[in-house]
Amino acid sequence: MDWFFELPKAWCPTREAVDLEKDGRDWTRVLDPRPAAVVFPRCSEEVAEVLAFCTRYGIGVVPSGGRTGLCGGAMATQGELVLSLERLRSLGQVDPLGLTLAVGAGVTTQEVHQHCQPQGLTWPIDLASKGSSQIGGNLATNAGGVRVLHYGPTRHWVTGLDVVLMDGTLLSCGGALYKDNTGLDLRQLMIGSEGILGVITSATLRLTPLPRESQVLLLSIAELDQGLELLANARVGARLDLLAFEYFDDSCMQAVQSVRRFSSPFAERAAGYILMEVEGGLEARLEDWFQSQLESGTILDGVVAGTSSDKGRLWAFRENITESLGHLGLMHKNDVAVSVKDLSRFAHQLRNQVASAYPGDVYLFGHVGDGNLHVNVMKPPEMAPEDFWPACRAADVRLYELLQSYGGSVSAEHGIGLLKKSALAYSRGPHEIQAMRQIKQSLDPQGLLNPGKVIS
Ligand code: 2HG
Ligand code: ZN
Repeated sequence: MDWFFELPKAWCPTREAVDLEKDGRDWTRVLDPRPAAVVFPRCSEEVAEVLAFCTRYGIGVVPSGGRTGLCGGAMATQGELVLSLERLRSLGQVDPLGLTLAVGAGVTTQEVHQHCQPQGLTWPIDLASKGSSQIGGNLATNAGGVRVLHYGPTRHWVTGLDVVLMDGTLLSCGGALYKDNTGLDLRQLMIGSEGILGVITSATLRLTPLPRESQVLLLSIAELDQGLELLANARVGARLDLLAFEYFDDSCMQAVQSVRRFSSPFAERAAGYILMEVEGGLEARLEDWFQSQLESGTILDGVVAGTSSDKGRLWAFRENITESLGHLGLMHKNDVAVSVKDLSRFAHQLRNQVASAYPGDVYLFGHVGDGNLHVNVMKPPEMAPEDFWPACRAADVRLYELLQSYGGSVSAEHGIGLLKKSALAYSRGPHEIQAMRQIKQSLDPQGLLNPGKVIS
């Protein structure tokens, strides 16, 4: 019997080819989607019924949010049922005293920002994909973004979660309590578990006052080394309050300029650029710092923006990198981190010892204030994708071995999903991986929830 016809109409089940193609994939382009059907439940109780249904029929189920992930964590490649959370769109009232907000998993990051802004508050997770990425997915992947340097990761900004387990059990963990030291923290176990332990259906988010005024600086530099010198000079030397500190190389800058038709704010090209945002107005301290960095040659050139439209224009160079690269060709992606103190040495070794092993040009950018670099490799036009992906995976081994020698991370913010599974053991020990397996086994003994992701 075809279980599809058993799915209640209230979940809007579909297996139209166009829906399967759209809802069965995320932003990765390495694998093809092959889901059996998609359902759209409206509340936690219906999500529980979907999971109980899948448990009864032994059907794999892939939770799906904004699908902006880059590691295949929301890909349905083996005939699973896709569980879309996009109809879980409740948006509660901002609590201006306790600084919390209850939201459904399907609300986008940007909608949360817009909802809190009139009260002078924000949920300080800022992602280039904020218009599409949804809260459930942000939490399930412990998403990073451009403000981790200042505010810390997503997991710091949650007080409560509602989660449905594979057998249909509904867990309410935490609510709006800021302090709660009672037993194991299941909430933090779920955050970052990439949908393999439970489905997050709603959350209570922690809020913080919007930053006071801020200034955005786009600086051109000769080497990443100078960028890291700037970071130390700004943070420790001048005691500037950094909201973001981002790096991108000139190849990323050229990609954004050609795809988005932006013109460079600089008279001359440079090897790299730093985009930094500093809290506060254009005070003498920032001006003096900027002048002294120019005079010492740490910065080659620079522009400062204080109005929101000018700030947006400078941020656009950074925020458009992923989409512009995607526009120019197929990209193989890595998202790596080492301790910031090692980043300069690591980046040199990456350029000199690893980059040549890849079959295409390497584009480097990322959240260098967090020690996090995105390593993108573009498929050469003449190379077939089926030759490109394996060649990249072979070169990845060199990158991961280098990372391992630094005690680095093979996935600083994008997670493991399907694509980075073979890399996991370069960052986590065998006993840790075994403990992860035991936790998975106890919550999902049939292995039906987001099957094949993170650990097999
Ligand atoms: C970013 O920082 C995202 O813009 C995407 O994490 C990184 O495309 C990438 O490799
Ligand atoms: Zn990133």
